Amino acid sequence: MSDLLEKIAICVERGKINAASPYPPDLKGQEGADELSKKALDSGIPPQDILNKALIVGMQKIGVKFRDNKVFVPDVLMAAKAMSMGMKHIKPFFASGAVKRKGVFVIGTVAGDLHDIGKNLVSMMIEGAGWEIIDLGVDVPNEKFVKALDEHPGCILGLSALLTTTMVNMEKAVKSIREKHPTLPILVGGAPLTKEFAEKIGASFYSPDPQGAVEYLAKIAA
Ligand code: B1M
Repeated sequence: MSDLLEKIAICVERGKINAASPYPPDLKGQEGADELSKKALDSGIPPQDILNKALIVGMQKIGVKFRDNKVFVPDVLMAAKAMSMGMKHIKPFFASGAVKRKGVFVIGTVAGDLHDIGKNLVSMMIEGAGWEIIDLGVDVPNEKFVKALDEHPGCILGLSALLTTTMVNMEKAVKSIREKHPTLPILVGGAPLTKEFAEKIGASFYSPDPQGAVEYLAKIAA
């Protein structure tokens, strides 16, 4: 059993989607996260184990490598794709309650800002860590954040900003959200941000990369 789970984790880490995928070249022709996850389920491995001990493990490894600049954006995208192919087989078990998520993470890029590549990477990594993602997209007005928070009590919020001009809007977003949700954990990130800025605007945590975000959420969920 652990051999199969280990293989799935490697497929996710290496971005090996399925047998038909030619990437990565050294795994060409071999089964990927898709086939192996199905095989694991068919052999009686609990879906929660496939999620926690294989898919999440692979994403965790690629997340650390990305933080350490050992791999790059395309590697993370391939890993996320492989993860999603494995997740396809696990998803039906969420509805039945046989598999549980760690929590709900609402994320969006703040008003006036159209950049979403970084936000999407953060979403993928957090989903890969076992959280349900509510992605509100880009240029998100403050009211939309507040509405989503009302709809998902107990969730955690993530805000992204890539422009110095929209950092101001992030500050406004945090202020308006804090009026209704004073203790909500708010995670912020984006290239122009700093830890000092995050503290100044009343955010709970700043992460410069997806792995820091994943680790922050792991602490909260523990
Ligand atoms: Co724009 N842009 N852009 N752009 N763009 C930048 C950001 C800029 C630095 C380019 C430059 O001038 N050198 C500059 C900002 C300058 C500043 O404010 N200091 C800039 C500008 C000025 C603009 C426009 C104003 C240009 C114009 O129209 N005159 C305009 C603004 C549009 C708007 O938003 N209203 C604009 C438009 C665009 C495109 C639409 C063309 C496109 C965005 C496409 C898209 O996102 N779908 C674009 C792009 C691609 C860039 C650059 C080239 C790349 C950004 C990116 O995706 N990086 C960028 C220059 C650069 O960075 N080289 C630039 C890769 C991504 C993985 O990194 O987003 O930093 P990043 O995310 C990281 C971390 O920051 C962190 O994790 C991610 C992964 O490591 N992170 C979080 C991000 N969000 C997080 C949230 C978290 C935690 C971590 O928790 C919630």
